[in-house]
Amino acid sequence: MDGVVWLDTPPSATASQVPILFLQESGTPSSESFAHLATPFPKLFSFSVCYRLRLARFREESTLMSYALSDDLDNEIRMDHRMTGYKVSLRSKWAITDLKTPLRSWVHFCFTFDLGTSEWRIYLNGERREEGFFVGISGPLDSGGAFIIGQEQDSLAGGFHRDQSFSGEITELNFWGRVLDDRTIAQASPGDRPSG
Ligand SMILES: [Ca+2]
Repeated sequence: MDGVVWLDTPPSATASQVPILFLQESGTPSSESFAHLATPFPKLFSFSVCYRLRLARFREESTLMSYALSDDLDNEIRMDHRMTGYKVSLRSKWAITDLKTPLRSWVHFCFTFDLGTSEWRIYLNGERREEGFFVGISGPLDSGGAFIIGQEQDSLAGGFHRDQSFSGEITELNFWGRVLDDRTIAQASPGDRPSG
């Protein structure tokens, strides 16, 4: 897939349209609906990730994306839009929030992680809504793993389960190799809905 972009600068609100990935458009839960990033995933120190999504239905765990390095280790990154709230894990440490993801409307999410301080922050539609610290994460996330949109990985690029799948649309998914500040994220959060 080509929907993941690495950027040096934030996209403008009027950035040209990018494709929208719609998983489980039929409404049927599936372990076979996903996208696998074909290009190499780089080593991550501090980072930010932003995307827009329109959630169609909640699954039990609603994993939007996962990044794994091997069959044995837990997922390095996992981001769940659960009914009970937005939850993100890095190396099995969880940022657990009760921040609700609206159903069937476009919203913009950002997650930032500062490797130096271990602080994480979560933004919804450009506003900082949640923050906290991971305890016990040291060192960067290694490169070369499997980055999957739409499923959680029990094995490298596999071991999917429909209860841990994503049902909905995602677009404008970008990673940055640094922590974006409040103002930058507010500016990067587009006000208009994508078409489609
Ligand atoms: Ca699993």
